[in-house]
Amino acid sequence: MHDLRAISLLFQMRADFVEALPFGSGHINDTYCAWYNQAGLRIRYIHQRINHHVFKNPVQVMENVARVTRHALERLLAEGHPEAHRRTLTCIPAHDGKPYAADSEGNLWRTYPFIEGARGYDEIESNEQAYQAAKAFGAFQKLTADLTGQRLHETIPDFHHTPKRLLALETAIENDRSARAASVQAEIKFARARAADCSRITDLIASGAIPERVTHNDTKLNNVLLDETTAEGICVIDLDTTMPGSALYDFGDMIRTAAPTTREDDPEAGNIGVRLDRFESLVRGYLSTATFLNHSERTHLAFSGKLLTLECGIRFLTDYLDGDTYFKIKRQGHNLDRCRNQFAFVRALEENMRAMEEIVARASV
Ligand code: ADP
Ligand code: GN1
Ligand code: MG
Repeated sequence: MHDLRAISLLFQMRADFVEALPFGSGHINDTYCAWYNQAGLRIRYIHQRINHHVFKNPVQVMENVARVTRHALERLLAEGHPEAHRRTLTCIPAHDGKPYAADSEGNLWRTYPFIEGARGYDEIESNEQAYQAAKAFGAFQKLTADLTGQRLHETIPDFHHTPKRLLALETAIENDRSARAASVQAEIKFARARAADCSRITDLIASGAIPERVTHNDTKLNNVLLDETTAEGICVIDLDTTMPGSALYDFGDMIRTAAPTTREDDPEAGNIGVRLDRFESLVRGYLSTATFLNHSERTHLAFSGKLLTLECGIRFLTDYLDGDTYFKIKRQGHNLDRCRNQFAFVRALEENMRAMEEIVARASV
């Protein structure tokens, strides 16, 4: 547990720290919700420690986040939006004006106003939520499309380069650091059998058929906050991986997290299936804002879900073999449960691919 009172003193809070508690269910950063007293009113903020094991250059992460959020706020203010500061994350500056501050142990922290009246969902509850989440992520891509200036930093190089993810799995098998490889032969075989799928999008990017765009790259359902009463997508969060990528990485991760019948770590294969109604809502929500997609991007929308789920399963398996050093785990075998869940969902997507492609074709006319 970090000393959150000391962290709060690093930022220009203009309010008095009361207490802080761990918050959310992210797998990467340490997130705290902190209550403050602002001249008699209780308000809250998010303090977050950036995971520097995952993000080797946290200052570059914050340079990206600051640029993207400033751009979003300028847009919202220019159009006179009545709640501009609820529609985008905004960085509370540290005393030197920077959007981050270092603690005495060298950890990098940032602070955001808490977005009230909205929340993220680990498990989806309705088609309307799927529609709204996808619409919000599409709008986010549209917004970042007119970011001017230098190319954003690649905060994790080759983050969605699936063939390299498969190679990393091979390295983990070879090293077998935790002596677990013998027990996951079925999962290894499953991944290897899909090597051709892994390179399908990277090949299209290399050939120029699929363009590089500024994308979010971590569009899991709980990374967009939905209004608690209207379900509207209020604010896209977790911007650490916003960088050059493919629109399909974003759409694929929406399918991965909003189209399954169960949560990401449900170990029961019998529970795992595809909700085609949710998928259709995702397609319609996304296409309502992502009006810029080219033909090749459109024709790979259904496939992108399979690719991103396969990639995520490969990453969970790699981390399991490495001894659980990347994703936060809550129990022994958590990463293996996640991997098995993802691979079962890949199978379910394969069985439903034709139906999904028909849905995309219908929604595109
Ligand atoms: P991680 O990279 O670990 O997933 P996130 O940035 O997604 O970290 O934050 C973790 C969780 O904290 C989110 O899923 C969300 O529930 C909550 N959260 C983050 N920022 C805010 C915010 N500004 N307002 C309200 N909730 C937030
Ligand atoms: C991580 O940070 P979070 O929990 O939103 C991961 C994603 C994975 C996801 C799997 C930076 O997302 O890439 O898809 O877990 N983020 C990073 O749940 O690796
Ligand atoms: Mg998150």
